[in-house]
Amino acid sequence: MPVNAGTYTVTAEVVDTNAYYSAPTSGSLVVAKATPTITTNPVASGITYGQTLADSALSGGAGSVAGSFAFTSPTTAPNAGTASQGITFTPTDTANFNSATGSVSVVVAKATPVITWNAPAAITYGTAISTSELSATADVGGTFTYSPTNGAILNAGTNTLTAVFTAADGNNYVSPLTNTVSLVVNKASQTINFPWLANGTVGGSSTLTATSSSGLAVSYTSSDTNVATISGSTVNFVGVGLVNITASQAGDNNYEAASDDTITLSVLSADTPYDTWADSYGMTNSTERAKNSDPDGDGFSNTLEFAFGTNPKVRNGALFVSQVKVGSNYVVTFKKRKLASEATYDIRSSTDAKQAFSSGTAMSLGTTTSVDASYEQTSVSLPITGSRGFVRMQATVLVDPSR
Ligand SMILES: [Ca+2]
Repeated sequence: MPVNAGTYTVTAEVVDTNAYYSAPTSGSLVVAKATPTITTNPVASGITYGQTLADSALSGGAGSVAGSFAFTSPTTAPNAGTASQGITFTPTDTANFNSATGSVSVVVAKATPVITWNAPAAITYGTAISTSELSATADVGGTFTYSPTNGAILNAGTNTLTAVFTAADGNNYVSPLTNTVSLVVNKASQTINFPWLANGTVGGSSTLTATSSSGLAVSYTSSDTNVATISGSTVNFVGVGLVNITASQAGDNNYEAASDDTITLSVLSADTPYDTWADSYGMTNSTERAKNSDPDGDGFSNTLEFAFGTNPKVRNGALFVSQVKVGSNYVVTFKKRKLASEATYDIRSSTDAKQAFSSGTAMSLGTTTSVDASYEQTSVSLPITGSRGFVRMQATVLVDPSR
């Protein structure tokens, strides 16, 4: 009898001397393959989305006869999740046993998208971030959301850019995914624009108008506080001379310090009423215009000529306009400065020209009429008594030449 499955020819021959059944006859004997059973299912190792079942290892498991397990469709690439997959048990003795089928549970993990985002090159403060920096890519479809957003202007320093990737196929890919890169933002440079200023005069001031390209406030310093002092953005002229005013901007978290910018100012003395008077007579030479000078040599110093409004370049016989007898009085008419801040006058009468001026009798002024912008004209009247009398005048000039 055969022991293996297969088809066998069975020949039967009857030996009969009568020869009626002398011919042998034959038929087939079929021994069918047995079908084994799977007694213990194997266990499949997990795979990741994108892999095929061939990447899953089947371990363990047993059949009713010796054999091995394999996935029925090893090229299948299942979706992420846990699903039942067909397996085939192939007996070692395929001659006598059929294959058997079953199923195992295969866990398919979600695949992690590969994000590529190189650290961007440094930028300078003031440059908005753009797609040049927000340049992450993924190996699968999806969208990126960035923080900070496109167009943001970041402070100087090392900033962290964040991209959140949301995969279009969230069922099979790990999503969302967060990636970061560092972006260095360098401080920006800045410059100062310091417009030139007109020269100043002592006692005056000017507004300093330097600006920085950064918009940050500019500060000022004076090279000589005896000539000019600084108060905020105002320069006060306090003395005659040259002075350098320097504008500075120290920078901040986002800007480098600016290079200083300096202007030079000439501070001139302010013209005094005495200057105006001297100028009106063309006395530009400082020696000629000095208060105690007497350019015309008439014996009257510039101080006196100024006080009484006479021409310092023309010899005057007297400092007064007129001296005449009016009735029983001796009337002296003279000019004087209108402003007491420029000159003061002391007019006294005395009977002896040698006595001290202060011991004379103060005289009251008569009617005063305007001569021009600077001078007025007035008079004193001395009664004629028969004895000698003198009119004596003393003027104190309170303004000095400034140059
Ligand atoms: Ca003179």
